[in-house]
Amino acid sequence: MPPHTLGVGPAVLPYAGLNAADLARMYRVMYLSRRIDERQVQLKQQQKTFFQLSCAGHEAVLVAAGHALKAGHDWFFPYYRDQALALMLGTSALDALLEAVGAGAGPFSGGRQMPGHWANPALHLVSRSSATGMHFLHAVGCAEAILYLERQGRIADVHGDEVVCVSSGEGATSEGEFWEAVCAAATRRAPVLFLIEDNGYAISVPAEVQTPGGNISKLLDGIPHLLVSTCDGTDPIDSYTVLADAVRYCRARTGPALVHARVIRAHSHSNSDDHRLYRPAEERESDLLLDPIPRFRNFLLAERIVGESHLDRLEHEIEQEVAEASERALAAPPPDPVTLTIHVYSSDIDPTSDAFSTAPRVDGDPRTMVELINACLSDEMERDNRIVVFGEDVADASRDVLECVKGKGGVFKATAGLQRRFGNNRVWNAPIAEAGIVGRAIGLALRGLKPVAEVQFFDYIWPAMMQIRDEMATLRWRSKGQFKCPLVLRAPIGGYLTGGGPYHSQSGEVTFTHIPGLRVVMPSTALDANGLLRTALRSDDPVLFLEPKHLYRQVHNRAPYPGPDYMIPFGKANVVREGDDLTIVTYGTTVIRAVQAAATLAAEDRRSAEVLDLRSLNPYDWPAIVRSVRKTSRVLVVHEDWLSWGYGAEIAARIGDELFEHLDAPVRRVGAVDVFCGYNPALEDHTLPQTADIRAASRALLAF
Ligand SMILES: Cc1ncc(C[n+]2csc(CCOP(=O)(O)OP(=O)(O)O)c2C)c(N)n1
Ligand SMILES: [Mg+2]
Repeated sequence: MPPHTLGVGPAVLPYAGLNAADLARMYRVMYLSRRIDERQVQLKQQQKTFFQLSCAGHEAVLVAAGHALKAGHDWFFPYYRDQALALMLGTSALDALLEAVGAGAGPFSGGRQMPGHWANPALHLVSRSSATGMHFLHAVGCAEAILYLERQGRIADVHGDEVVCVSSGEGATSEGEFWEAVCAAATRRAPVLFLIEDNGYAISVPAEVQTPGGNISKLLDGIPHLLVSTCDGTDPIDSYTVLADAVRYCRARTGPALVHARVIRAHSHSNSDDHRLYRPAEERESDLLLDPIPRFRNFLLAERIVGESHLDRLEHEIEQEVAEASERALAAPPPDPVTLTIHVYSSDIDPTSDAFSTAPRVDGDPRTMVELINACLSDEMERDNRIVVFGEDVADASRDVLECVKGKGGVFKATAGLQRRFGNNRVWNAPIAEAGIVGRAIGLALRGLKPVAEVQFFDYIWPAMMQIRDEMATLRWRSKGQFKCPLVLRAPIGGYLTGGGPYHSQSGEVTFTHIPGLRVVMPSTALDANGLLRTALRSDDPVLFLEPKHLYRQVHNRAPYPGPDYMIPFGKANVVREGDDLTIVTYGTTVIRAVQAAATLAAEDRRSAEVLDLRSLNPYDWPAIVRSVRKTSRVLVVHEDWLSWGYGAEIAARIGDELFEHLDAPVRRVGAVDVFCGYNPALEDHTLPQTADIRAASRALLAF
């Protein structure tokens, strides 16, 4: 690392245009941040807090960022070492210490997250998870929403020059999400300021092991539209000079900017790390010579910007402020455990309520599931200009050629014609980057839009798993309801394709129904797809909307267009066929197979099976299952997904637990063989549950 010198930078004005009051405020916040850190170390040593991580060494560049940007105007996706930035924007020592003790009154998460996870909607300080690098994508989505709102001109809530600042350590730039974010921001020329605080280490791993050549900004040189600059992040004036320039670049809508700031990590990574194990004493000591706080203090005195007595008084005030905040935080009660389940889902809009139950106003000839999905998207985009659609191949044509071509509109045509009708600003193609698609959708949603993002095949949803599980599903809960990301993630799912093979036939919905905070829906008919998708769009939670692609163009599940307001509440099963002797609980592609099996039982065995199509999988209609099982006393749970540890296991376990006395036979399940789906139809047929399997299992149960 080069020697750091406190200087005036390249600006013509002395101190980069910062006046004495600005510089004194910056010093104040740096000092305050350090004192809070030190207090937190003490509290942890006294076992009064549960985790501690120091921001020492990063303060200078953070106060510069706080000065270059505007709280409540620009948007901030901070890193866990960004205490000085959060303080500059308007949070307090008390806020930080309440979070450190995990108090119920903690303003960011109220005891739900570790300290250092700031959240304040009024300041535009967005809650982040603890997963490194994921928030880069949220920042890009947020910036895209800002551009959308500016261009759309119909929605008032935008200033015209907002910048989105996302900060991170150099280690986190190794995450693929960082590269997806930089590329997306540069491609879309989104006003994102990437601030990389390079302290040379990611826990114990040095920068040259993370990054080829050990220099992230050098690696990024040459990306079109991305302004790349470096600064001495231990020097607030040099940092401010460079950051102010980057902010101007973003405000002017030239593109994104990246500032690579060299800082020091004055202490171990956190209280659970000991950096003496991997950093020689000499290196640690020489880093401490670069400590920004004593150097900035000396600078202010040497330049006669602030007098010593002034600084002494200011430091004394801060000591008192931190001591008082600490006393108050220690006296604050812990969160009441009964509040734990609040803010998992929206408490304002209940998609299971009757408000989401409307009668269809049918019109015209029967249409397929994919046609009625398309019709719903079209109707809702007309109704709500916050809805945008993006994903791989979802646009009609990215280039300006629609006068001479028909347009693509999705590999299954679910989004066909939407771009032609609503324009490039509302429907666009995304690069093949599934984490990027979901992460950007989260950012779009938290800035007030209603994105409908498509994962082209469910088989390829896995790169987005972190975004879905750790980000999308947790945002509302971890921020105590202060932030939310209601969005719809559509994914064609499943097999019965005769030739789909292992990578175009996957199921796996149970992996997602297991996640609190996420709604999971899977229709089996055209009408249900239309009504449930509308509910998804008008609800306030993230929804994974799974579309069995085998059912997209079947004849048996078609329906006439039900009108632009047709909705079906979540958590309401459809009794597809009534019966008295056996209940078949199912959803998706196996509904029709269960109905066929039931028809055979009626004709050949004179036994009647009731078929329940759950339609939404989380929440699901437990009362409907209870009603039916009480009547029939025999249950078969059927799904296309693998049998073992499957969705049916949960349903069967609950029936066994709560309805045992109503059962005349064990609960049985039919699902796929626990193996991937083969390409040859003979293999696929053997893997996936067939009507004959359902019939045989039903007969066995009826004979029990
Ligand atoms: C996705 C993910 N992987 C691993 C971790 C564990 N972890 C927390 S911080 C960290 C190092 C981050 O280093 P850097 O980005 O340089 O930030 P610094 O701590 O140096 O400020 C790691 C590996 C995590 N939180 N998230
Ligand atoms: Mg680091």
